[in-house]
Amino acid sequence: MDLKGKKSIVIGMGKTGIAAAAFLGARGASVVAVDEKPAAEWGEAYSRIAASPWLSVGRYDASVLAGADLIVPSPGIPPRNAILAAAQAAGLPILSEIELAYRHLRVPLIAVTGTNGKTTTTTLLGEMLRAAGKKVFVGGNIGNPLIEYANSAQADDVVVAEISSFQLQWIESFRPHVALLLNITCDHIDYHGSFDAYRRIKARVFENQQSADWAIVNADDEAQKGLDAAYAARIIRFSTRRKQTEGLWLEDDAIFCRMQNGAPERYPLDMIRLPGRHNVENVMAALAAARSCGADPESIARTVSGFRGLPHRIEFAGEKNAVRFYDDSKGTNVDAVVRALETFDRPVILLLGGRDKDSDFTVLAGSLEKKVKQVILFGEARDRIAPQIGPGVLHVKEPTLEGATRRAFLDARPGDIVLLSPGCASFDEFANYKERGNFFKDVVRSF
Ligand code: UMA
Repeated sequence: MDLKGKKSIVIGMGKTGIAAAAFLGARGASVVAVDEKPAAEWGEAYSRIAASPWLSVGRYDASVLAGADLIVPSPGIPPRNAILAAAQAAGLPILSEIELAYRHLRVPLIAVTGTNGKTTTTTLLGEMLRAAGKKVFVGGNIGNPLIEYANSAQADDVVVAEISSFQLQWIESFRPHVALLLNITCDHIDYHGSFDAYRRIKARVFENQQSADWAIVNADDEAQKGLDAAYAARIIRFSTRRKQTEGLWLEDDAIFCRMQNGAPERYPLDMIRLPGRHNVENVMAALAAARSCGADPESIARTVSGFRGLPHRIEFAGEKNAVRFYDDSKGTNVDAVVRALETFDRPVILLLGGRDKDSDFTVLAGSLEKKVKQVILFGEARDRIAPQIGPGVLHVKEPTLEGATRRAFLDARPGDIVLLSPGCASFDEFANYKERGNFFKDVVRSF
């Protein structure tokens, strides 16, 4: 794609916007940068490009679109944003950063998407491929934008990218050689407008694939039913519930993997050190992708045995007075809360709350009744969640996470679990889920 002389508007000057601006500037485009925050607050990374001759700062309204050839919105800019909506109405080309990056990528791409488990699966898959001797770049929504990689020497054998629905919203030709869709459950409804819109956007990860590509899908996921009829790629299905003739399934305490009429391979389940059925699914998906890229079974099994998981995902945060504390701050939607609760067989005091994303908390009812002795609702969403969890579950409210954590400590009895699995975004009190999880662990350490 020739960007020389093109007037581009980059919306949002966070990690993605700054990397996208640098990419565009390096290819001869002029960049008008806009953000709802004043330029003085765009951070240290921005200061590295601030004086570039190709860069100017624009007004944060639709007038900035005059004469524009290209709009690059950051993932966090919702489609209803006034500038984006005006660009759409005017028929201007809108490309997400991953689309732009894809058009300049010289390395085969594996894309991992899904509501939950993306980061674990992306990381694990990267490790598997490295163990099999490949040079791998791991990035995307995980924290280092794909566009930054597209602007580098690209000296790897393969790129493994975590991809969010926000990034898939504005693709055109984005075509991963291998694409994984782990699961689709209720999330980001405030952004996409409806669950159906969200699930269709997730499936876009497959829309440009061709018959030489691989589509890895969850055969147990009701929300994915009916979508794969449109996929052109070779499909690998994984299931923890039903035996498959081809693909991946569970049998006799093992994962079986059979690809394209080959002999079934057996991977013992006890190689997995991470808790919960959802992590078995994550391992299956990563395994399928690694095999489709030629990684050998021994390297794969060795990697899984050595993989202890990531921070803020049902992470053990300490024990005090025989009460065990777990940080699942990355559990920012209701399905993640259900999955986290499934992993415990002792009474749980659940810390639930933060900033709501128009989620439906009524779906938690069954899990709460089975697993939870008390819910402590905190943060901005506490009053909205309360009527949704029903009268059958004991709950109290605390304005802040700190208050909720201290309350949990006071109410817990020996043998209990205190679980932060908030089911909400963190932005009412924190910059992101990591800051929230670290804060929780600090409070726990202070007991
Ligand atoms: N902004 C506006 N107008 C708006 C909204 C935001 O101007 O209406 C500005 C903000 O003031 C800020 C900038 O946009 O300066 C932030 O842009 P951004 O929210 O797109 O954040 P980035 O720093 O570019 O980070 C993004 C991803 N963020 C989101 O998708 C919200 C990061 O994923 C990702 O790691 C990073 O790109 C690199 O690819 C975070 C995330 O929460 C971790 N993702 C969601 C998830 O995993 O559920 C999808």
